[in-house]
Amino acid sequence: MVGYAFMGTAHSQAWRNAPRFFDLPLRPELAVLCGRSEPAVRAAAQTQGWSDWETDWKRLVARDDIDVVDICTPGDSHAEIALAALAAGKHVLCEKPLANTTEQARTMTAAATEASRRGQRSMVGFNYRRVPALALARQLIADGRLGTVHQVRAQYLQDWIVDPDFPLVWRLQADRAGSGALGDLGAHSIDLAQYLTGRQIVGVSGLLETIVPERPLPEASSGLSASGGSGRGAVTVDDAALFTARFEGGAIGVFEATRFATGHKNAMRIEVSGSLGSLSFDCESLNELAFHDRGEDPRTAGFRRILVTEPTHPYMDAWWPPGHLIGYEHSFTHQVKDFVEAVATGTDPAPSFADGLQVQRVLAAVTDSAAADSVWTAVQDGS
Ligand code: SOE
Repeated sequence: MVGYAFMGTAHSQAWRNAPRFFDLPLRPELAVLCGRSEPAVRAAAQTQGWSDWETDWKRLVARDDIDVVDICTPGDSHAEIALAALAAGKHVLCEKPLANTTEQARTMTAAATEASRRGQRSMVGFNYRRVPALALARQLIADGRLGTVHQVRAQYLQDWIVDPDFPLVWRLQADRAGSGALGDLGAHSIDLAQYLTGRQIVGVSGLLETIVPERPLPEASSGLSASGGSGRGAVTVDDAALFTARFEGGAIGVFEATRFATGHKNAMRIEVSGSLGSLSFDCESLNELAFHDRGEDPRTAGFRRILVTEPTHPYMDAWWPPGHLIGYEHSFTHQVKDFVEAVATGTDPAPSFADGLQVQRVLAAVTDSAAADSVWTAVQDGS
């Protein structure tokens, strides 16, 4: 695995726990953790349960004692590492968004398609697909319980950079992260909207805003916390992204991704409305799915809370008795389970790099739309 910060830690616990809770056809061994700073990666390898460590990912992918490379680095290195790992015959799991540009994502997808013919599997880490409530939502929509899907509304709300003195960490730099709230948060919503409805987004109209354009340079950072040093630099990504969308087949959607929703820490919400009913999810109540069935007696109909903890719910037979809750980290464990099963059975897992490329296309379309003043209609002066 390359990278050991927030996502690296989440993936490490998933690699450790998946075989302890699921009966996997192959047993993952946490072989080598890779990061640039020797003391830090050595310490992380020890804490997170990896047998060995490397400071150069090129040495890592060249090793013949590893079969899988898991990429948990910022987006600017995804393409290079994934392409080298695929060329070296490894299976690849890559964090989202797949790349920083559509071009990189296209090259990665072509390499993954080619590698699939040689028996190598590739997957992009849109972990929310593996939240049981959302996997259940997908099943219900595929079963036709919502009828014809008309509308999607998705919000991804965080507030960790509201303070203008919060430093300029890599997530706020376009050359490292590709984009801001749009690619970091909106990418999850786009993937989920397409996954849940089974339809691709074919057009968008976007609005991006950088609310705090300059910040202190970072001195130290870890996960989503950081301290500022001396000097200041320009924020080169969006702080907030809004867009409307059209899906193939006629549905429409409205999306909001922001790091400035004061009071919201990780409110990833999505609602799908169809001719027969609606489904609604909020990550801050991760074990619940709200379902409105329009066929019910109108006197008692309404949104009904499904507690998604039954053994008949996706992934839940591996965990606790009904009513005993699971958390954010379980989505990564489920991701590892599905990835390992795909490797063992020789089937291509989803979301594939091609799915990651489709998300990238939507991100690019939002960015292009936001940049094109021609589609912006100013409100006429009333005087
Ligand atoms: C930071 O905004 C972040 O960690 C994202 O990068 C993750 O993908 C999301 O799951 C939580 O927030």
